[in-house]
Amino acid sequence: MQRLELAPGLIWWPGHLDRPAQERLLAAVERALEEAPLFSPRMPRTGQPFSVRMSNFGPLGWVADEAGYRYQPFHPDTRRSWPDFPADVLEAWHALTGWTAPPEAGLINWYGPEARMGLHQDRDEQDFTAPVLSLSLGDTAVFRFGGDTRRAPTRSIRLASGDALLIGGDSRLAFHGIDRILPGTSTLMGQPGRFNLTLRRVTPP
Ligand code: MD6
Ligand code: FE
Repeated sequence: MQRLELAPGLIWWPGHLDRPAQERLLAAVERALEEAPLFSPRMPRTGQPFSVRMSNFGPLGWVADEAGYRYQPFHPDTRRSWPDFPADVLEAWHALTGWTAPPEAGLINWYGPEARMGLHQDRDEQDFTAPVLSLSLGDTAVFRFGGDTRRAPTRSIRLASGDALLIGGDSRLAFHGIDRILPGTSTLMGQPGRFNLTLRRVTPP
C-alpha cells in the first residue's frame, strides 16, 4: 500500500479501501442515513446553506447553523442520537492513526455534482493533538491544502474512491478544502456524487 507524506503530518493512502471495502462502507453510510438523514448546515453569520449536505456517526456530531459551529450528541432536525460507528470505520481509524482512543465524531459529507467546500481549518475540536482521518467514496474530488494561514501557498491532489487522508501533527491546522468533484469518475454509486467521512477526537485526552 502506497503511503505518501504530502507535508509533515499530512499523509495520503491512495486506494486504502479496495472495492469490496468501499461497497461495505457505502452500505453502512446508507444505513446510517436512514436513521440520521442528511441535513443542510448553514453559515453562522449569514444563515446561507452549505452546498455540501451532512450527517454524522458516533457519540458527537458536527453541526453548523446561526448559533455557530459545534459538536452535539444529537441530529439537529430529528433530535435523535447519531448512529454508532460501523466496525470498518473504527478499524481504519486504529490502523491508520495508531491512536488508542476511538474517534468521537464521524462527519459524513455528501457532495452532489455542484458542491464544493471552501478553504477551512478543522479547529472546532478541544484536542488538536489527535489527527483527523478522512475516507472518500464515489466521485474523485480536487482537494486543496496549504499552510496554517489562508495566504500560504496551496497544492492540490485528486482524492478518489477508497482513498484515506490523515491531517495531523504539524499539519493539524493546515487550511484545506474541496475545489470541485469530477462527476462520473466512479462507478461505486451508480449516480454522480461523493461521500467523505472525517473522523475526529473532540474532547481533551
Ligand atoms: C472532503 N475534507 O474531503 C473534506 N478535513 O470532502 C476535509 O475537510 C478534511 O479531508 C480534515 C481532515 C481531512 C479532510
Ligand atoms: Fe476539514
